[in-house]
Amino acid sequence: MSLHTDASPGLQAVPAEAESVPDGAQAHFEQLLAEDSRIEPRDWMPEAYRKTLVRQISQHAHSEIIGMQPEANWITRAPSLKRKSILMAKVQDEAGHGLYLYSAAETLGTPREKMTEDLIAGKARYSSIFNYPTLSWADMGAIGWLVDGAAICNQVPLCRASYGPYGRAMVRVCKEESFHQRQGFEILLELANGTGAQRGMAQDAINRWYAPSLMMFGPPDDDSPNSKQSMAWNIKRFSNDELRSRFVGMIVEQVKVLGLTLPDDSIRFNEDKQQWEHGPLDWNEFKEVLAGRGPCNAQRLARRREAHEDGAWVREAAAAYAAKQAAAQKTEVA
Ligand code: BYC
Repeated sequence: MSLHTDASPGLQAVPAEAESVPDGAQAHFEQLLAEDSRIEPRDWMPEAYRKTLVRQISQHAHSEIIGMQPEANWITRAPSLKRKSILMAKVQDEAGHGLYLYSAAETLGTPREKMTEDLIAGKARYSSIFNYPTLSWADMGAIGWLVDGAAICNQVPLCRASYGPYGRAMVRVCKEESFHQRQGFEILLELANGTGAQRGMAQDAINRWYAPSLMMFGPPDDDSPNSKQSMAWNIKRFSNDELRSRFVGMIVEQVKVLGLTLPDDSIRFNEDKQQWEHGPLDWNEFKEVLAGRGPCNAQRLARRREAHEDGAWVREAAAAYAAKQAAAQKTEVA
């Protein structure tokens, strides 16, 4: 399965052609990896390592920013003032995650403007999950429990990513994601203990978000072109399938507390492999979403573009203010 299509060219890591390597730099880089130490922005690093990080971190940042949209959709319709304020705080956290991650990517030499341009031009990827619609209030619960739950499974190991600024950003992101997951679970728990209609709404949301949340972990290992190298560089610590299996093991127990079910009769623990197995996923659907043809791709990008254009005056005002401050400082020094 090739995930690279004309409609969504990725920022694939390509080794630089004529990279000049300072004496001993490659050996030092490899030693840091062998010691499981951190690579910092000042350290020499292979061009392909840098590009892989920019690709992954910028995709992650874009996911956080686009990920605000499906939830922001429910801020005005949250069922109480308390729910509204919690949801607003969560959506605001996602903006913060985007900012930490763009900052981490900038330490690798790619300006945020460039990353934003790539996103709004439809050239950059963001997580497949945010191309699905949020149809009911219960979706806020399912996103928190399943989507943020999957994010935690995927991102806790990234706290140990070999690139320092990325790993450190992930520590804070993961703390906040834990709160997000609990708030989602609590929404579902309340609905599950409510009227028949509320219970039905919660079950319907789980049915719709289950498979897309499993696909968040990326294609099966055999179809994951980046995993092997990313694991050798200590960026990824576990494969896509390993993390997906862990996640299934986690939610299969948690759904029992809700008294609801997962829409998958094939879930079982494989004693020989010591891992959780699940039913087949529709990887064609995943491929379609990545190619820009998911249910909400066009809408998500149009909104992001619109917000970027509407915010132009804020960026201009901030730049003018910064220039004024810099000029004033210069006069003071003189
Ligand atoms: N969606 O070789 P693979 C969040 C692409 S934010 C779209 O396995 P890799 C949250 C992949 O990019 C969630 N594209 O790649 C936010 C690659 O294409 P390119 C985001 C996907 O990088 C707000 C190709 O498929 N989390 O949770 O080794 C509110 C082949 O894949 C997806 C992160 O970004 C996908 N699901 O592994 C609530 C975590 N999966 O780039 C919650 C950090 C794969 O070669 N990222 N692709 O053109 C990662 O851990 C890894 O990048 C992935 C993919 C596991 C996602």
